[in-house]
Amino acid sequence: MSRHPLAGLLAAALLVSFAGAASAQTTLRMNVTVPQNSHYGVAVDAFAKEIEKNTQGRYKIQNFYSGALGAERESIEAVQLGTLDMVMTSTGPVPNFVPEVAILDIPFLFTSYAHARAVLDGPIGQEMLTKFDSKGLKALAWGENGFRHMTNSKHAVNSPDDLKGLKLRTMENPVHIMAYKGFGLIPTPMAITEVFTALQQHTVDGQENPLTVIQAQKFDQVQKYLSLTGHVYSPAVILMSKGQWEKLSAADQKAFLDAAKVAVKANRDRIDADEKTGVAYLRSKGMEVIENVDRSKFQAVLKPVFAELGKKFGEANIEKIRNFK
Ligand code: EAX
Repeated sequence: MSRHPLAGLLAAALLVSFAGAASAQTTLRMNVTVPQNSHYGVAVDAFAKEIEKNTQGRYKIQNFYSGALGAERESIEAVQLGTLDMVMTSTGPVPNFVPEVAILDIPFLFTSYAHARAVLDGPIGQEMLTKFDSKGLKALAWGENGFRHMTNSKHAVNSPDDLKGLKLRTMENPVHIMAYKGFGLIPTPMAITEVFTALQQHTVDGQENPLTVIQAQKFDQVQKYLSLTGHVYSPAVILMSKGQWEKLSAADQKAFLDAAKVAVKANRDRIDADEKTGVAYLRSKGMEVIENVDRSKFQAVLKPVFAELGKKFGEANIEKIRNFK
């Protein structure tokens, strides 16, 4: 039977259209350093769903958890280089890339979750997001890591005197390191991906993290004591490679910004939930939890550090954040 004269043309047309449809989908890889069942895991999963929906499947987000593509500092470097498309990270290592952000890492700067969220979602925080642009990074939105508390395997911490000489893992954050030395601690900067083993092998005595991270990283398995020091609020941020951002149409850029808002809502809701149940959960896992910590004593010993930080960032700028309503 002879082929229809147009059969070849039709086959070629179908091939081109399939090829066109296939190539129209772009997959972007996003990394986080905590498990999928966590405050960042719920955020990036919500983000992925929104992006697929908002771009009619033209963009797909492939999420990687538990630092599968690296720890936070190396992930930010990779996004800056364009070898990784996105990362949701704490601001821990961020001052190494965008120094101005370090003002947000000052201990006892924020008085509550509501205060921190209002600053970050308001003019101060939104202006800060633009500082990433000149560093090859597009910051889509502020997320949240949470108020950090101290854990250790040596003894209960009721007052700053109990911190003296403790070897504490810290994030690679210059303000934290300065402050923790002010407490009399021996700060040991380290990527989160190495912390569980370091605690297990007693390379360090303790670490500090929000309840949601202590739970997600199962630190209760290698730490006995938890003190609700709440010594610093830790923001998070959703970063995208500038190159990928600039390839997006205006409509898709709006879709990415809208999806980031949905992600941050899921992120904060998870933290609110973990803050309610975290202490009881960690006690049930065998941790000894000191809830009534006199934070004024911890703030008092940091007086010289606050004076230093005031000179570095400008007292007025710090007060603007502290007093923001
Ligand atoms: O961003 O490194 C840390 O302690 C962070 O809190 C953790 O990676 C979540």
